[in-house]
Amino acid sequence: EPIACIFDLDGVLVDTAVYHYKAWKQLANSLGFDFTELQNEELKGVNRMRSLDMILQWGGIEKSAGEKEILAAQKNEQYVAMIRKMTIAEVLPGALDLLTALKAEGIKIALGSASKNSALILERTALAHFFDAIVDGNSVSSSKPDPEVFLKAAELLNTAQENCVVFEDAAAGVQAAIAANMMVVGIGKPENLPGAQVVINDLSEISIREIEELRKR
Ligand code: B16
Ligand code: MG
Repeated sequence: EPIACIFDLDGVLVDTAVYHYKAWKQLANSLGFDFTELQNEELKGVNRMRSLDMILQWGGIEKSAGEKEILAAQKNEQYVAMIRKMTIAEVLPGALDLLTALKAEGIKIALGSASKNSALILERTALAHFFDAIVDGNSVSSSKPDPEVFLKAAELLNTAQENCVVFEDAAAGVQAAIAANMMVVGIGKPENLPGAQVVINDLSEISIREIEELRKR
């Protein structure tokens, strides 16, 4: 049976972490405390509300559920204003070539992201047309490390989970892929991505043949 590929968005196909960082930092500063790039690293793959909870905890601040809704909306407004200006130049190295090659071979492609802004990002970066299925923060109830996002993607692709290869930059995402009984390629540093079958710096470092070889390991 042919393989299918499921891509995380932020940190795998595009670099939006810098925009998340700027928007969260602005929010933290407005509440009277700072937010570091190191803390931003910990928010990779973590959904918006959970991210806000972690930031408020770091700042030692407690807010009601209603106030949190408002703060999360404020952050998102800042974030969306920035990603609206994204261009295809912000697609990460190797992503376009790999997606193009997969498409040419007829290998199915899905998105498996925690973001609720994936449609806007895919549109701004002209990547939308590559995807046979899109599963993002708008279509799941449990976030990574729960496997729901990837299981839904496999279902939409009509492919058994054993044939799916997930590309992830976040530890929670690698755990989600393993829980889904899928193969997983980590993007980043091996020490940050335990459980990934192979870890590369970016998508330019892997070929379709190497992806297919993962099934034999
Ligand atoms: P939004 P991914 C994740 O996307 C990001 O890594 C994470 O930092 C962000 O908080 C989350 O999306 C939610 O994003 O606020 O746009 O809904 O890596 O799963 O593609
Ligand atoms: Mg990510």
